[in-house]
Amino acid sequence: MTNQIGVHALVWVGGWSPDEARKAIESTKAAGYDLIELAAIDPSTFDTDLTAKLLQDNEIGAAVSLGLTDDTDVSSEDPDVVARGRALLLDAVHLVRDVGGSYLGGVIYSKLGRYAAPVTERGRASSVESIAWLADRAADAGVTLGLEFCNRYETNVLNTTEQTLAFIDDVDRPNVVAHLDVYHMNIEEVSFSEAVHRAADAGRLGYVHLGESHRGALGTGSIPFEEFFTALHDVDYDGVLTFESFSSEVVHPTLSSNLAIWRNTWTDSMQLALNARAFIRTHYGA
Ligand code: FUD
Repeated sequence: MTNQIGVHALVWVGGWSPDEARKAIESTKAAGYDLIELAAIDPSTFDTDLTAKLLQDNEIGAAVSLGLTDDTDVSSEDPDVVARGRALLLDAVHLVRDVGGSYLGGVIYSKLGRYAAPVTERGRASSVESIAWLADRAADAGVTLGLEFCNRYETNVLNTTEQTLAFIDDVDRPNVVAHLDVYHMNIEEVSFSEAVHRAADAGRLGYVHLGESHRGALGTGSIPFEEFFTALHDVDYDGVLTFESFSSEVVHPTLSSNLAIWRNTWTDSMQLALNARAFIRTHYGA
């Protein structure tokens, strides 16, 4: 089984200036990863030519993730907000394609942040329709969409694997998958193992985020990695596993506050990334 092992850009940099892009992609290579996940909260700000060239020169793959905001929330009942969300998501699909990648994931179905009430029926329907609309355009660009369900403080639309699979059924497009992040699963799921099996049995297990319960160094929190990794092996998961970690050391103005990253869980990105890579090798075997 061959899995690509990725690292989230926020391990290295908070923005994507030419210097930051170079630092992030070269560090990804130096730390032994195959892929970098770009945090494209605002996809129009990326220099795609430069990014594509740096990726190519370093032989590193790219995935793109993002979380929508109040202003671009496709689960909103306001058609103008939904239209802005769709436009941003389409920009993100083009970004993935133009940097040579094939995966757009994250909280692309709602805002990434806390809601004060449950999603409405109209809001969920708008989200389903928007993802179906995007999936058709993504298919033309050779891009798969990953729905990353998140804990209750970061979305009210998808908090579990079960909800995500039901949503994917409603979307009814072949290029839409479930994106499992163990940090969120640790808060919301009954069983890590069952969640993996359900997503795999549905043929929709598409992408994995490895992060700790406190979002700091891998292997130092309370996530049951042995159970999770065993389940991935049981279902012959051959997709990407991306290490994701956040600290107040590396700040993205929107993402860090939406994720409530208020503490310094680490200071040395390279040490963190090397240790995580070693942890994945030792405990997962890739
Ligand atoms: C959010 C999360 C992230 C987020 C992505 C955006 O809690 O887990 O994966 O969607 O980082 O780039």
